[in-house]
Amino acid sequence: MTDTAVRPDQTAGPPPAHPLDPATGAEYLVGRDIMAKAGLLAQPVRFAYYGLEEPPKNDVLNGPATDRRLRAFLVDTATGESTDVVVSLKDNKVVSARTLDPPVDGQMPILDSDFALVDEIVKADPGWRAAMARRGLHDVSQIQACPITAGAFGPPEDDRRRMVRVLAFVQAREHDLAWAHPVDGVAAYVDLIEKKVFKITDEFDLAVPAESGDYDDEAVRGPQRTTLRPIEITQPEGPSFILNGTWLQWQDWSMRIGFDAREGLTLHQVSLHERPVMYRASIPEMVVPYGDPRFRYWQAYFDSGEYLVGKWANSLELGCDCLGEIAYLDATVTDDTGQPRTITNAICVHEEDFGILWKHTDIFNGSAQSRRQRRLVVSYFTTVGNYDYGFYWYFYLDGTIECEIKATGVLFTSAYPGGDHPYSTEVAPGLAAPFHQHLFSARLDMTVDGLANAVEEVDVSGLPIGPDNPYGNAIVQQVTRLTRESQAGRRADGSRGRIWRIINTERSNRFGRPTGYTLYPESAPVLLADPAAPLTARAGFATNHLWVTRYDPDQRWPAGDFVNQNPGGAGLPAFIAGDRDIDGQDIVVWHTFGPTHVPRPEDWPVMPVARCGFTLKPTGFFDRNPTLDLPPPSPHCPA
Ligand SMILES: [Cu+2]
Repeated sequence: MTDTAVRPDQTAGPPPAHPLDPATGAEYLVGRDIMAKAGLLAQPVRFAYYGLEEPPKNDVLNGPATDRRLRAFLVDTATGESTDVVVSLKDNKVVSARTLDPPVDGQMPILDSDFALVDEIVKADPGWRAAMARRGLHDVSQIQACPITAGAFGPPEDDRRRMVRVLAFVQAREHDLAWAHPVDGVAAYVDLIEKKVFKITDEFDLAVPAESGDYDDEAVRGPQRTTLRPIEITQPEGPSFILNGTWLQWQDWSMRIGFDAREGLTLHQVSLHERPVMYRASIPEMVVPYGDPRFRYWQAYFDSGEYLVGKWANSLELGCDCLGEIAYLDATVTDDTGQPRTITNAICVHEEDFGILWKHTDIFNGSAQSRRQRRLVVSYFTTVGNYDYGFYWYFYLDGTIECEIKATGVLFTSAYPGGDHPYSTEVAPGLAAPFHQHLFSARLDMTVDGLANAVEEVDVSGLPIGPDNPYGNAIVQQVTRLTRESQAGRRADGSRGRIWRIINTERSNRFGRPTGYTLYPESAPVLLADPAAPLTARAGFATNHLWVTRYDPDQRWPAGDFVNQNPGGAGLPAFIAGDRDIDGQDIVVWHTFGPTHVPRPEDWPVMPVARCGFTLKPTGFFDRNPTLDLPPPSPHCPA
């Protein structure tokens, strides 16, 4: 195996080659200086987010987009004052600085330093210590405090504060798995600005589950098996892709790779045969709502908007996380003080064999041909608290694009109350894993053959017996054009094979029909919270599988710009309020997907990957199978 790592210099040197390249460490420092000189960084101001403010699409497409702008979310940790700042590196100045009204706008995301702060605050609080002591837990050094974003539920004594709610787990040994030992029934509400516990809810007592979940411990996992023989992936002539800086080219595909502390991996200007397909693709939001209505009713994380998934990206290891001929890209994010931090090998690029692409043995002419599918993989992995998520984009030889999320890591746990508890599964003796959802939002800025796109909803059904269908076997498509934003909030329907076709309204194929790409959803449940639930107002994006909006450079975040403690209504429901025309326009397709997770005992103590995602396939984009020119996979195969 060869590490062909491509690591562009991200700490100094000349400015990036392309306006969509991620911000460099040097740029972050310049931006920080601009903010400091403008008086925005007096102590104790912290960065809750810091990233590239991408130029609007038209500036990139029509060029030249010469300015580089950075956006920062600043929090004064003494006063709670929160400021949304944009700086211009070209003009060396602050472009805008807006002070938020958090009860209306929402709070800035969780800070890195909030984790340590919360630990200190709860462990010093007599009320919390008493609640632990009542449960026989006297040594607070053996307790892990887990801060969870608070949501917004109405009481002003909560919602006026910058706050988190804190659950506790016992970790009696240094290497024990704390998630195996939840302290249930009690939560501390922590004000992050006043730096104190302002409320404790203590509703019931259940024994802390005792069984070890430490899967690193041989006593727990047993001896390791010795029966697997090596599989080695070799590409003696190297991979077939070219990675030049952030520009990636493979077979007929080309694209740019970006990365953001909040949304993680971003793909830009994805083209096939030099025909545009997507201007930008990313997963800018996800929410993980838990379904236990007891004292922990508030448990729902927006991993992107509240915790910044990209910031927690893993450094990937060749031979462990990725096999074969890998090219890596580093990612540069910043810490709380706006200082750059490089995550080495954050993004993995490689090729995979993917079994048969097409195959036929013809009974009449004797032809017996096989061609193998291959895919280009662009991925990264991130750890957010107990869960780990892999974000994978696949590009196939036949023009298919696939997005796959791999959810793994450790279940969030509670104590199992016994009986047939309706809201959780018992996964170890006395240990429960509450039912929950992982709902992702994909933002697909589609440019199928250009900017003039439209979306058709396509169902299939059988027709009843009638004069034109005497034997009742007819199958037809129902095609509905989604012409306005108000009409394009749609649910999937597996019983009708519902798909959404994104077509170009100005280009056609040899049949005179529009060229297109079809979105195939998985048709899993959308948000299960009640329509009147406070969460539903905040996670409006998750109430539909599909949304279509007119492109607007300011509409990037499906749950709004400021998700933490946002009272609701922001993001997609607000974006469509103007009910813009989306027929033959520059449009963005938003897709909600992800599993509703009823945990299994087999998901404990560490969960085998659960996959979810969606597929985009060319539909009349080509005039026939575009892979007839592939050679046989090996010289000895029939040609
Ligand atoms: Cu889950």
